[in-house]
Amino acid sequence: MTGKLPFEALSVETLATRLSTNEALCAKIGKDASAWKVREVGDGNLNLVFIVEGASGGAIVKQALPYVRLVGDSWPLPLKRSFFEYHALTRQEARAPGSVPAIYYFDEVQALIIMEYLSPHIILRRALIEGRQLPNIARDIGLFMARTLFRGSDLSMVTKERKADLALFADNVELCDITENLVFSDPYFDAKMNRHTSPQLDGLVAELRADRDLKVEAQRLKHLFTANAETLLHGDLHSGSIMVTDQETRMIDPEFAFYGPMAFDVGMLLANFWMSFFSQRGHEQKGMRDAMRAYLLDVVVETWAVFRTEFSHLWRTERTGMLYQKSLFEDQGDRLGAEQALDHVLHQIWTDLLGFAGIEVHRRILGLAHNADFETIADEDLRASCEAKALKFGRHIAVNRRQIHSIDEVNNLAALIEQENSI
Ligand code: SR1
Ligand code: MG
Repeated sequence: MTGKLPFEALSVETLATRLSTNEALCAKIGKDASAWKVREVGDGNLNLVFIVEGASGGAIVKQALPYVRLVGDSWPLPLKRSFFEYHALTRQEARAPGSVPAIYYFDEVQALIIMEYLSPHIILRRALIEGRQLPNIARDIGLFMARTLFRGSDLSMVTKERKADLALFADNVELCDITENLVFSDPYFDAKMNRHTSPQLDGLVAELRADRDLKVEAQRLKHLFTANAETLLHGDLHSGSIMVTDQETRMIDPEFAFYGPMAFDVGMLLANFWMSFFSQRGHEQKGMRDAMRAYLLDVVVETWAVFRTEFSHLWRTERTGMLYQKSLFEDQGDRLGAEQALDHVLHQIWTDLLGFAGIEVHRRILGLAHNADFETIADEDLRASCEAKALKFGRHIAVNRRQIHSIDEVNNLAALIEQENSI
């Protein structure tokens, strides 16, 4: 396949023939394409994902489709998201080495990325639904977020390079548009593609949509998302975008990458741990998930602690960008001034992440794109009860985010809501 042929979607039947002369793929898995085994494993909302295995190994072939896979060709979506994914992966690898799959090949016209086949990794969301406690995820994800968010910002980058990169990713318009509508607006009115567990949640949904403070907060967060081009975000950092083994953690799928507020990735990620927490009751047998719930709250605490520690370390050792220059602080003997500014920046991330987390919870229960944590709870009354608690939690942290001062406070709230009998 060359970049000159017009785009054509791959299939299990055509992949081996079409990629048989691809040198990068042949070098990785073996030249004899007739021996390749191809499986389509994409379970996301947008793309095709193939595992291709040959005589000497395996690789992932990921291809964008010209529409939203979840909805069909009535919702066109540009192929260029593959370009943004490729460029985000190269930056993430440079800024947080070893945290993303290795890239073997990229074809812009075919919207195709050939990359490392992570095995025996599974999707983090699946592991959490199964009740598996992964020992390293908090450390690995906390480091990934601190390193990519700090090193992609004006705290670290050469201004001219950052502005050029910002211009490049500013063209990821359609994927931002998905987030702007699906995350920040649709959950709060009767949008066409919304769905929720009905009739069980009808009353609560009506209540949330009539909640003026919540709607205003969601729009303030949307404003922040669109206007605060602070750093290169992953843009869709949920537990379905992370692959794990007991030892290893890799972030995948940054096709929503763009320059936005640091707190967005952190908030979205923590929201997925809290949703996992509220969904555990739907997956437990005879109270067997108490330890899992405690583990999830510990993961939240540790992720935030690792993020803060690494971010602070980078602040003290790599603050070479145009913001909060050392020439104004350390070079003047004012180390405390630099620490005061760091506190301010971390506090802003904290306040905003709570807002982003709250609305991420809402959109996964009220909007188009639900998550398997709740969706795989077959008993609808039980599912609705888990979802109702999560909705209540999400509302509280979004609306009261400026009055919440510690991660323990948030976890205590989650634990209290989980214990309530009335929902
Ligand atoms: C139509 S796309 C819906 C969702 O899937 C992606 O994974 C993003 O989370 C997006 O919001
Ligand atoms: Mg994705």
